Amino acid sequence: MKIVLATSNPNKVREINEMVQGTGIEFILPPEGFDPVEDGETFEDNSLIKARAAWEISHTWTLADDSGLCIDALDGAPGIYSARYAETPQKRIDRVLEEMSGIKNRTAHFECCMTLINPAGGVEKVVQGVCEGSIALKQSGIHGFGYDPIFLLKDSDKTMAELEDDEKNKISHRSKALAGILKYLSTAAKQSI
Ligand code: ITT
Repeated sequence: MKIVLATSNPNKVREINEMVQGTGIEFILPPEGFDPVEDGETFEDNSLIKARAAWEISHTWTLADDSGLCIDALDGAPGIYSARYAETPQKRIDRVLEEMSGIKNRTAHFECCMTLINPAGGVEKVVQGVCEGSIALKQSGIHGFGYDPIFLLKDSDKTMAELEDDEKNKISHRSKALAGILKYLSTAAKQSI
């Protein structure tokens, strides 16, 4: 089964396809012309906006992932603005480290909202996934993408970027959300929905 992944971020496609290996599902990029305006106020809003935009140009099963880093001491920032917090991934990390300088409460979490749309254009399922942690004092690690080098995992001295891909995929916000989608799809398949 092929599902359009409503994203322009190749890191999401790579991670999600690694997670579904052996399930018979393959995620593919949307057709040309996918360029949604993510002007929602929540991860859920933006996930729905992206899923609908990809469905409009594909009319097939479509899944969107809207995700980001939420830092308690910054009132949840960068949150839905995670991809736009500065010009480049490194500048986004630098901005967070700068804003967190001298702050003791460093708790944070990654959040992911996935929306699944069926070929008729109906919303089949919406799921959330969360991964708890905190912001490191300095970046470390080379794996993953985005804010992974400054995200210290809860009860661990490692950042997300110090995990191998398969280790990240067992605990990430994205893998938790995807597990909900896969469970839904396998139940639906058994009931031939
Ligand atoms: P699409 O909207 O095209 O899917 P995007 O990267 O702009 O791609 P989002 O709007 O969902 O996606 O923003 C997600 C940002 O949050 C992403 O660019 C990273 O900066 C950050 N992020 C999300 N998941 C992450 C992860 O697993 N590790 C590190 N950073 C992550």
